[in-house]
Amino acid sequence: MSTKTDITFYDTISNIEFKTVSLNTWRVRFILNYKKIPYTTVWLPYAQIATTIKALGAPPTSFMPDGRTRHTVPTIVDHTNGDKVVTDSWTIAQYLEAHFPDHEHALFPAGSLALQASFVKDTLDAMGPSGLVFSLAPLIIPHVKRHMDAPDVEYFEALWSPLFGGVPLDSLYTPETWKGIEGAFDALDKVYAASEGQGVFLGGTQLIYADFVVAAALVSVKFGVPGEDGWERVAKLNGGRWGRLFDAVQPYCQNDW
Ligand SMILES: N[C@@H](CCC(=O)N[C@@H](CS)C(=O)NCC(=O)O)C(=O)O
Repeated sequence: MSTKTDITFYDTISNIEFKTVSLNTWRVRFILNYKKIPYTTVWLPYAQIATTIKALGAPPTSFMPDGRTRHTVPTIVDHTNGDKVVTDSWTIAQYLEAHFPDHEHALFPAGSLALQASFVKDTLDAMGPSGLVFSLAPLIIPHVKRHMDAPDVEYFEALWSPLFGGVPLDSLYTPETWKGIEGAFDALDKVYAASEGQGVFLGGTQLIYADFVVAAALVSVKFGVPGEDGWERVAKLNGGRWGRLFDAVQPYCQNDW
């Protein structure tokens, strides 16, 4: 049965203009906008994410170093499929592709699944210097914290600090941070430069899911760290490639409030 809102989308709120700078949730918001799937966002303060998502019956998406489970956003409830709960950005991407099939808006062209899985997990999300998300974290995380209300700041610090060796999150940003960011973008630039024909996407003119994963990281910087030591600098790297990619996905960047 189709309701007015097909999907309820759980995202996390901050007090910035675009409400969220989460590079995990933007991956899914991009897909919902691109595929034109009707959705409504439930905006969760950071400290309420885990309890709310656990109460929906979603499985944990990962574990803390001490073994505690993590229940996270993005999570969706699909009202067209018996209120099915799906969590984790990659799993949601697969689910939406399968359950809202539309060849014009396919994000996993035939034969591309394994390569995209490897590119997203082993390159973009790699937990090391070559990882885009890993290298951007010291820039984004201290800024994200500044856009939260007091109870969320405390929760956020207690959650993320152990994942960065127990150091205070404000100390993550150092003079070395940009060296790491530029290194990760340089590596990514080589991949994009090898794409076929015209266009700014990995597949040339064909937008695929992995482009949205990169774009979600760009959105995090653009909305979270807009100034000259943030988005202005990233947009100019690699001959302006990332500014052009952002412009190309901007039509799918709208929010639903
Ligand atoms: N692997 C997950 C990671 C999701 C994730 O880390 N989400 C963060 C927001 S950016 C979260 O929900 N954190 C809340 C918590 O851990 O309590 C995905 O790709 O969806």
